[in-house]
Amino acid sequence: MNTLGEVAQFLREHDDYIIVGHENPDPDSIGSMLGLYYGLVQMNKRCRMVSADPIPKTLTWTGLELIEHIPEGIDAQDRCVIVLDCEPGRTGTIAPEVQKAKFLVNLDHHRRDRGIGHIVYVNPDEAATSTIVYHLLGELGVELNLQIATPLYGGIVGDTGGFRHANTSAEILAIAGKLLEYKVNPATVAREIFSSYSLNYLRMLGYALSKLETALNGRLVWLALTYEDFLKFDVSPEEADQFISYVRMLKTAEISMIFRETAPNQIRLGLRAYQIDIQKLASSFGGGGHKLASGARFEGELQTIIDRVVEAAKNYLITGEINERNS
Ligand SMILES: [Mn+2]
Repeated sequence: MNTLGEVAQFLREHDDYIIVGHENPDPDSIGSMLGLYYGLVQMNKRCRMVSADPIPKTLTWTGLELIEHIPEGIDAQDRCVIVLDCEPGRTGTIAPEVQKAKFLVNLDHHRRDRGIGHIVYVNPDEAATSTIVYHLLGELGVELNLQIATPLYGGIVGDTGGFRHANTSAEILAIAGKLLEYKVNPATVAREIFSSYSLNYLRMLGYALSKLETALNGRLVWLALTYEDFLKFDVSPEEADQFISYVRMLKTAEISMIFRETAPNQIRLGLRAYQIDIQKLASSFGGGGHKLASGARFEGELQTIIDRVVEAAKNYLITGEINERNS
């Protein structure tokens, strides 16, 4: 693991970067990419941004059009690739190329055992990768401007759920306040992140919420969506990722879960908690993430997987222990 100062030194000494975020990019992944991109451009570095998956159309930040959507090769062998907000293996279809980079720089705030890359800075105490980039730009002496401040602010808003999650702190509000000094429009940023859904999306959300299930007097709450559901409503499984934020609105919820059948028999589990460390639960299924926001993937019949996970979650809520390795 490196210090932020060492990351800064490396970036000063090299040139010609490819900046990559994670698959199905979210505001923090995209925001940290754009913030770092404009910082490096200001330092006269050659720089590209690449994403394996398309960028959500609701965002209008300056520079989004510069992010190349390349599902295949990026020719990284002779390049320096900077991976943001995930480990190199989570960059989607370009991951095999990314991992072959001549130099791999990895900046992230997801909790994990070890860093992967030549230069690694992983800090789970940071609420967002956008705040890591904010500190890094400070180290580099980059002058902030509206172009940089807007995506970084957006990344923070995204990963703190609009300053509502447990990762909201005096420090992050101070950084957000600093960014607003560059005339970021907070209402527009929030609208684009939280209130820009299609009619199909809202109709599917209504359907999904009507299927909510609970156990242990509502301490555990979940919903499940089949592959056919997504086809019927013409909503992509990636878009429905955010349904979890409604699931967890149940007053009694301690653990909230969403099961999405993203392709026939391919199940993605999303987990949220307010206090309980659900990363432990996720990792017992071979998944991972943060203490209060984690996930896992499964292959198999949806209902069988639901039964298995619900049983394990109930047990965890009752005993406070993960009793078996589920993976
Ligand atoms: Mn993030």
